[in-house]
Amino acid sequence: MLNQFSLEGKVALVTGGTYGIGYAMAKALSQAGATICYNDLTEELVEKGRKAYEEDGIKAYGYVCDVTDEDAVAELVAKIEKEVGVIDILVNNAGIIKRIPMCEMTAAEFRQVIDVDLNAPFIMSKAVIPSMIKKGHGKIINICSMMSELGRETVSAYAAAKGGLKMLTRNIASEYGEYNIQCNGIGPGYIETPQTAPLRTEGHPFNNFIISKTPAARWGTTEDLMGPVVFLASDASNFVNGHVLYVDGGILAYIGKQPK
Ligand code: NAP
Ligand code: GCO
Repeated sequence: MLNQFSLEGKVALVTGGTYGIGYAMAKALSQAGATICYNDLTEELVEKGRKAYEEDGIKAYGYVCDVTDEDAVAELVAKIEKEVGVIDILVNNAGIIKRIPMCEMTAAEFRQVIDVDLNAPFIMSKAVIPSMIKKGHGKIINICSMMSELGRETVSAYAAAKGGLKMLTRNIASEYGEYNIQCNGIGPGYIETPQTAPLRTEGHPFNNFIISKTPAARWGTTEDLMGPVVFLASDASNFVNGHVLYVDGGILAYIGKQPK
């Protein structure tokens, strides 16, 4: 039974895997046996990631690549296929957020978030699917969000992107399921990473708000995502397709703690 969760012999690419959620998921995939590839925007970040992986005993292959650049992505996938092997597991993790009231957000700012959080997973998936079809299997895991289901002030672009990413996940599952490619999402709740650091400053009202909205009464940690990503990357989930697995401590199920 446990062999179903083994990733021995598999090649995984985690976009934006230098730190945060991407790093933790890559570490989990490595511990399950996968060979790890990751990319980031600059040589300095890729090197920072390499050192971190090395400290964790992981030989990871790092590449500089902007996931919104279709030509650079095609070059990245070709380079990985040549240097490491065909990508069996793609985790579309790279993402940005802009917290700006919608009527104060420029169209350029809106487009930038859509570009990284929605267009890039499309570009990345399109680049890896042909080789997955040839190989007869593949796993694509899109990192969605609470904002795939809920809105809130100041995150219009991010919610639009993550809502679209949920539907892109379902569509890839629909279009390529017959080739034994499974495309699923992971929807983290509120996780302690650099992206949410501004919301977790001492006394920030959002900090207590999230704890009151989470049955687990805590912020998530990147470790909370390690088991779920191994499950969705492994044979254990071969009949799971088009699903978004919410790892949110129960936020989406909960109306929120009654004020005392
Ligand atoms: P993070 O700490 O901001 O890390 C995001 C990573 O993506 C960084 O390494 C970043 O590199 C990279 N990146 C951004 N734009 C890129 C591009 N164009 N090309 C290549 N790499 C790029 O974010 P996180 O909190 O770990 O979140 C990771 C994913 O989980 C995101 O998709 C986010 O939306 C999602 N998520 C996060 C939470 C949460 O509570 N933290 C919850 C739900 C979903 P740079 O350092 O160069 O920017
Ligand atoms: C925000 C947060 C969230 C988290 C995550 C929740 O400003 O509301 O950044 O969007 O990043 O996406 O699942």
